[in-house]
Amino acid sequence: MNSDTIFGKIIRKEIPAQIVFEDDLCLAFRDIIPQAPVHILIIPKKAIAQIELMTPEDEVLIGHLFWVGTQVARKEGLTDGYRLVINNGKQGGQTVYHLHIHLLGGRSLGWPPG
Ligand code: DGP
Repeated sequence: MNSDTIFGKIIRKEIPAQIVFEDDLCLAFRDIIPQAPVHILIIPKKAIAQIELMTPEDEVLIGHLFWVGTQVARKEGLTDGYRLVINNGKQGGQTVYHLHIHLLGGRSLGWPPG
């Protein structure tokens, strides 16, 4: 369950975060540099560095993260839509190498993303 990233420290409660949901498998907390009125990260407690490194045994876990994302979005009142997105690797814009799903909402989001 340990991880060397800043998100590992958040999981282990070594540094604070605004946690909005937690269960045995995952944690959801507010992004420190929000890009939208609602910007929450959903992360597995298992240290998977990035989505391209998921294995078949992670299929149910990753599905669970998306399920939690929809439930957090509902709780945040995002009735007009939102985005669940994973950045993968350098060109994907990933900066923290502990897998996370961004939940973005509360404003109209442009497409394609920059
Ligand atoms: P990405 O670029 O996809 O790897 O997203 C990483 C996100 O993590 C970025 O939106 C900022 C956020 N972040 C980085 N460090 C911290 C932190 O210490 N606390 C919180 N809550 N969010 C962080």
